[in-house]
Amino acid sequence: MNLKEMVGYKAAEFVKDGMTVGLGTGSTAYYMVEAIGKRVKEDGLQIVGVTTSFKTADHARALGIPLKDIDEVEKIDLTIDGADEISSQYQGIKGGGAAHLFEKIVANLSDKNIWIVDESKLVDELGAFPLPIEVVHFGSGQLFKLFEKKGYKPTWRNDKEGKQLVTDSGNLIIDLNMGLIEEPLKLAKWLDSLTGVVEHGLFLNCVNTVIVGTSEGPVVEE
Ligand code: ABF
Repeated sequence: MNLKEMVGYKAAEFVKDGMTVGLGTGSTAYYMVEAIGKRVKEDGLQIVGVTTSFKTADHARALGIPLKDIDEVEKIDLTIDGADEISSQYQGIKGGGAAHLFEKIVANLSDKNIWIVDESKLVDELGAFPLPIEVVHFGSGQLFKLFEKKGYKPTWRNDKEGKQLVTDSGNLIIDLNMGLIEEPLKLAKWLDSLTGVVEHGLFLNCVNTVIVGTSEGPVVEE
């Protein structure tokens, strides 16, 4: 079992009958969805899933996990998702999978958030991973120039064919290669103030539990 599989399966143990569960996106979350699908099929687990991307929705549907649109549920009991970086202060960068807008909407509605990562994602300070910024098309070139002026070394996110990636919401992504982020809260506030920025990949003060895959097994940090 690889580390992603280890933490995906471990996280699925936190899912109880009757829950509304936020289902994350990415190669680690993939195994969590597989494990939940197995329990739905083999143990009759009764849950409702709310997905964070079309990709996860297709995967969950194929496994027979009942799904609801986020606007059909009262609340989300538990969301399990991956992350690209987690700092020693349990702050995160997400969005490497281009799903951080739906992920943040689902996370903000969740009573509890669990992140599942292999140990390579743990860092002291955020920033080694490029910070994803989802932007609307109109004026995105001006935002790109602004980020260049700030010295944030922006790059356009491309898809596997090398074409400009379009998110599930039909927007674009600019990745910022700014190096260590000393003041994530200040940066998040500035990014939130920019017209045309839909959402950034700084996930601050929002995780309750982190499950880390290590060679000795899954480590649960509450
Ligand atoms: C998702 O998990 C994304 O925000 C993030 O990019 C991804 C991590 O990817 P992986 O689990 O494939 O390393 O939440």
